[in-house]
Amino acid sequence: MKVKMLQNIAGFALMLALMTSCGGDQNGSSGPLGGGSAAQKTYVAPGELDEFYAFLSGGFSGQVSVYGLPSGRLFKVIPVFSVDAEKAYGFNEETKPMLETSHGFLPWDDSHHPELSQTDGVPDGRWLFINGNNTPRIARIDLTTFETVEIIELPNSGGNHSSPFTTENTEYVVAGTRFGVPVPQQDMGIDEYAGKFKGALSYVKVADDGRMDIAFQILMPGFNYDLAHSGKGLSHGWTFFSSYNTEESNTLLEVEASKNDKDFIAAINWKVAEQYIADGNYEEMNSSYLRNFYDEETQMATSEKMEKVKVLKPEDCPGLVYFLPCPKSPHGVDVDPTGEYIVGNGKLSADLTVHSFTKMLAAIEQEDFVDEKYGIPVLNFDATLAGIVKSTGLGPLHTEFDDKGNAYTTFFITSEVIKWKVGTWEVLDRAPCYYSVGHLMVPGGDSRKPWGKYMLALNKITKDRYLPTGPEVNQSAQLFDISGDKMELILDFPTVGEPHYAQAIPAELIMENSKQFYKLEENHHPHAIKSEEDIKVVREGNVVRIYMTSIRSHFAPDNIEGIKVGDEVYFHVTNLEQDYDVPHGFAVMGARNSELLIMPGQTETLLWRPQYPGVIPFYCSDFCSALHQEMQGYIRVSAQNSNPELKWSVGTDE
Ligand code: RUQ
Ligand code: CUA
Repeated sequence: MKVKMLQNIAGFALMLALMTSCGGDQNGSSGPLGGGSAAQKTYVAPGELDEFYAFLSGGFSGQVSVYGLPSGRLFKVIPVFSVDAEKAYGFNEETKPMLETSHGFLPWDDSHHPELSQTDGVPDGRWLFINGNNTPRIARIDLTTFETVEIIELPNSGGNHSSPFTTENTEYVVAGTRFGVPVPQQDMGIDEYAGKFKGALSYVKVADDGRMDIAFQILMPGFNYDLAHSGKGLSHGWTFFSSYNTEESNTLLEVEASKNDKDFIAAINWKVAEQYIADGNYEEMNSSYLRNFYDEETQMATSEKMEKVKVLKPEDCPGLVYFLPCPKSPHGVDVDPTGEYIVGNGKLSADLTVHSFTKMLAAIEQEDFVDEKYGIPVLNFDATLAGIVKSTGLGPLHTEFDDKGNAYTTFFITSEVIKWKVGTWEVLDRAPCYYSVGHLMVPGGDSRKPWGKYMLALNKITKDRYLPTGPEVNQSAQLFDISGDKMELILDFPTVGEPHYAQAIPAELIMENSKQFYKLEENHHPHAIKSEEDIKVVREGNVVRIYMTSIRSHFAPDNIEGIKVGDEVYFHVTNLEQDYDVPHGFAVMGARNSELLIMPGQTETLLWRPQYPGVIPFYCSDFCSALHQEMQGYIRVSAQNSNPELKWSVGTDE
């Protein structure tokens, strides 16, 4: 009773705060009182847990951020494609190989579309995939540890944007090239683009344990493949890729690629592709790319170089690809929960074009083609059309679905989300977004069984929504309650980088499997030690390996001597803790490296090259206990030409 009352008081205080700060009318339908109900709807009391995990892409940050819904609280930033000094990702020896590519070590990428693994078309909470846009890659995050465990490179691509959308049982995650490029890469005139450049679509097989492997690529004409979604239910076995620049222009695309009245949605029958592959009807192309895998047992990432891909050419593979004409440079292509409707979001249009999968099959059956492009049949637009959503918005980008047969589409130019009815195409509601909304996300909203309840608008421009922070304001997410007839804006929160897209899943599908610590007996890191008895310092030439442990509140050893200028010193630090949420940090003065942040039971390695003779301090950088500040040590560095004795110790044993 008392708790409840306190909650109400807290809710009331928040309500008052909202009433004075948001002025009511930005809050859609609700006015000042609505502010109060909005506060209650998003208020997760101290000590209580959120209902959903939301995973937002970081865009130009290259990472993924994890939020709670409905509170909008930030839980974690998962490093994926960019180095992260906070967690030593890309800095310690264990994770450096994750960022290796055929171009060398890359410290950055641009991550756009998080996608949860699915079983029977429903997000299952095993993995999160995300694309690297700039240097084409797909990453897989293990949702028991919230760590990136695999990154695979995609050869023959340029700009991996339409990725990594999954098929119904995570048979594949797909990837389409955004830029047409010469395949294989070669020195040729840029103006030779039309007809000569190609657009590779990749199907990346996901094994039962999550391991990724490029099953095949389809070498399409050099259009720009923008987004994708795989079929589900009755359209399982197909993937739909939107495209623009079917004009095949290589300059001033804002004009040149907007000439055609209709571009295409490429419908790929991947079951047919599998058959061509099984029958050996493919070409094997030399293309080198890396596959990086983090092994939880050895706690090390390794890079493996791959040399070949299987390639299918549509002109040689009847039945593999059809083009659905779609007005005005479609951006998102979204499939409704039944799998029957394929929504093309023509970004230069006011309307949405909805295709019918059943009609598409009939048109294919009747060979109702109006044209052919590079050997690919173009279907009769009217024959596949299911309906048009006459929205009166402008610049539709993306559509998601709820559990009640409704769809929600973002309109960038008119800065709003429009709710419409699947099947009747009538517009039911519209809500303004602040400002310039790109993607949106409903929990499970691109799956067979959306959970509905909330809709998150992911906005490109924030301007006056938060206290100013210089020329840039963080991008913003806006949470809407969609449980009623009208969408109700209930929360604004800032994001990390640019949230192109997001996914959300009920918390219980993930939290029960969440790892709390790594078991020491399962730590098979090659340089792990399991007890302080095993500490040692080993010299091989100028390579020195320090086998160190950490436990509240000391390092062992914490006095080390016999290191010389010019040595390569590897600190292999094993965190002996076997308890939830007790990482230790490790930092060395002047190291041209980051700190380590070592999880309980884990071993991490910091490489340090001492620059000058002296006595250098190191310490734990994560406040781990009352005596955290005492968790420190010294390493003595002698001149390069000296011959000091190697010594190490912890405590005084006399
Ligand atoms: S995008 S705002 Cu990179 Cu998915 Cu559409
Ligand atoms: Cu260990 Cu602070």
